[in-house]
Amino acid sequence: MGVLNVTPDSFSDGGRWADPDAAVVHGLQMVAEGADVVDVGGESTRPGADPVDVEEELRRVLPVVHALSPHVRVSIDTRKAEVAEAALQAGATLVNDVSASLAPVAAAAGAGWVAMHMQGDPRSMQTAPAYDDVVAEVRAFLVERASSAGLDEVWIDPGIGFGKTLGHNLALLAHLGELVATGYPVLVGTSRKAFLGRLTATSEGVPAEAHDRVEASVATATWALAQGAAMVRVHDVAPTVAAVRLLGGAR
Ligand code: HH2
Repeated sequence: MGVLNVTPDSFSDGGRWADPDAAVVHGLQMVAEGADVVDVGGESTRPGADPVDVEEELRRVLPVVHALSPHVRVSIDTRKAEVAEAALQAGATLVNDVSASLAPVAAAAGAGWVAMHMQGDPRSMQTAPAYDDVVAEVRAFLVERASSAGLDEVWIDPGIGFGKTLGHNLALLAHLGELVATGYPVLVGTSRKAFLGRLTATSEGVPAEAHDRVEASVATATWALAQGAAMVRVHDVAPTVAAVRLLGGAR
């Protein structure tokens, strides 16, 4: 799944694809590089992000969904029912739902649905994330949402970085097999996230910038797939596809 943020403020590609024509060109480039799904988003969910209103989000995403959907499966990355509905009408067939609340919208359109786990909301989620047992709690939440959705196609996603410390993210990645064992296909998004910047910080402790997190992103995507994840959400499609092919050959 290639990431296409049509936003001015996403943490790693904000502003790069804000122009719809540039966004479509980049989406088609990711398809040429091997993406099976392009995930179009019009609202940043980075920690501390301000919410976007419905009209603005629709203005950002609809032309891009419409232009890309004849060429590739398009997912709509949104927390808003109105945006998901309009994007499904414009040709998207998967709702990528970081709020895990839009199953009825996907069901009404006969679309697929990704239920992602988040503790809190983007404005405050990194203030003091806390769990007794992060793996068990995330698993229980996702199974409850997925099993009550009444949909044929449901993906579950641990929501790396969404109300999670570095330790929580690493625990979820280490124990991905427990999500895979639920039987629902697992989607994982580590791409360029802040915890990778911390893990690859300089000896002086300066975290790597988002564009310098590509190797760590590919490594964690490869790890996730090796643990049984069925899809990875990435900004850097070409190197990830190369790693996935290598993994396939090694199996
Ligand atoms: N991560 C982001 C956004 N959407 N969806 C799923 N299913 N899983 C994720 O891990 C996930 C997601 C955050 O990354 P990005 O879109 O690059 O940044 P921003 O939210 O700043 O636009």
